[in-house]
Amino acid sequence: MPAIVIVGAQWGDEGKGKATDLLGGRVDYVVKPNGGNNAGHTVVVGGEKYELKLIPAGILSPNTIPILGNGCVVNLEALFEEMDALEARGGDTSRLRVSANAHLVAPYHQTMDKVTERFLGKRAIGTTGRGIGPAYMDKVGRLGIRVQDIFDESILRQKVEGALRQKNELLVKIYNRRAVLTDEIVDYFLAFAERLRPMVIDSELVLNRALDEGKVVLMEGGQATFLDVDHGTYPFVTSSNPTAGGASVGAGIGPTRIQRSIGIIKAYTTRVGAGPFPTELFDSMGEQLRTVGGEFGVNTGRPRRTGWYDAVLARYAARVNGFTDYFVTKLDVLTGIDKIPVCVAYEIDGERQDEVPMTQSEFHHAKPIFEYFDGWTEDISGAKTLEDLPQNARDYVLALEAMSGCRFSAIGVGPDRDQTIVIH
Ligand code: 2SA
Ligand code: GDP
Ligand code: MG
Repeated sequence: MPAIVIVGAQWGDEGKGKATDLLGGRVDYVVKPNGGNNAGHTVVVGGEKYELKLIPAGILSPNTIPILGNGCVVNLEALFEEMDALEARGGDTSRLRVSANAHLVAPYHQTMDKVTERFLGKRAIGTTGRGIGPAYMDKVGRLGIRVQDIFDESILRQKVEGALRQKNELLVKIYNRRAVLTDEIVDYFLAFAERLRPMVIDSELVLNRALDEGKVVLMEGGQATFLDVDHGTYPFVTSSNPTAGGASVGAGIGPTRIQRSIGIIKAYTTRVGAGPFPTELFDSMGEQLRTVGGEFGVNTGRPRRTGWYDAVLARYAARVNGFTDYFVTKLDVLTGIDKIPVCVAYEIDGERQDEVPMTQSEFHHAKPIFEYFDGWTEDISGAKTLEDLPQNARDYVLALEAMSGCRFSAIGVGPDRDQTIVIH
């Protein structure tokens, strides 16, 4: 099997970390194609919990080489802190590699993120405040600093000067902040250069050579389809392309080499930050999903918004990512709910729509049309096959599959690696 991509199908936190870990034993490389330390991927192995923020979850699979791909934005301070914390727990981070083309997050990106959010006021996105958007803005605006730049002080200085000329105009004149000094930023980056140097590779070349040799490469997408800057609920999105096509760009692996595109989807829905969410719950049931599902941000601790499964989103995500399979997670969280609503279509301005509407303003008006499924009370957290599930849980899963746009190949019934029903 050549390349596999894992993509979040909703608004993130679907369990991509667990999916990566599940496949980890069978892959040689795990590359993160997008995002930075705004991600939070959780892996639970034998009851032990690891919350990865920037480093790919593949770091926990001992036979894989984890790589931060060219499409990532890397905060070096956060990277080394996370590596040290993993090492302190007995982890091995010596295999971790970083693309020479990845962009760096500078302290001024974090400042810009925070002040932009403040200036947006009621229209704020609810970002993680990690400087991700401003770092991608600089990348696209050709003012970014790349990993390779910090190994040549004179190039670094020129680039930092160029970036700061524009940043300081904004910071001083618009945002009433102090100017950032070139020396301050150059010194900040240079302090990491020696430790970073042995980790830097030509990742696109390494990954394609590996594929040529028959090795398996897993692309572990950060964030999710509806946070994609093109396909998500713009402007309430992140600033990268967390969809399958974006993974191809962010790892330098051509689309023809991707054999499986796996969507990770929860048996209900969550979202962090602002933006439309048609099936959102504002009552005690929403609170129950949050509490039982442990729905709090891995990086920021923010409570996640919660709602029912939305098959319209699932079909859209299956389409834009060309999913071959869905891994459904957190079925166990629904145990004990009497009647489980599933959104099958929307009512928008009095009319039924079976697909995500063309315009964002229509999406803001979308009211869910629900079908209701009988729940179950039995503990399903030890189920190993579909047959182990109570009839109502099985019917729920099969009904979701029929309306979600591609086959279901695994069902999560608990956070641990072993708490998974593998179907295909
Ligand atoms: P940003 O910081 O510019 O990427 O924020 C833009 C939007 O993207 C959302 N976003 C996320 N949503 C869910 N989970 C994310 N990762 C962490 C986690 C989040 C945390 O796994 O728990 O710790 O709070 C993530 N990263 C970005 C964000 O909420 C904005 O809506
Ligand atoms: P990611 O960002 O997509 O990797 O997801 P997060 O790690 O941010 O959030 C998913 C949470 O759900 C983590 O705490 C996981 O340990 C947990 N999880 C994953 N799959 C399951 C499952 O099938 N059942 C339960 N109860 N928890 C799960
Ligand atoms: Mg997460």
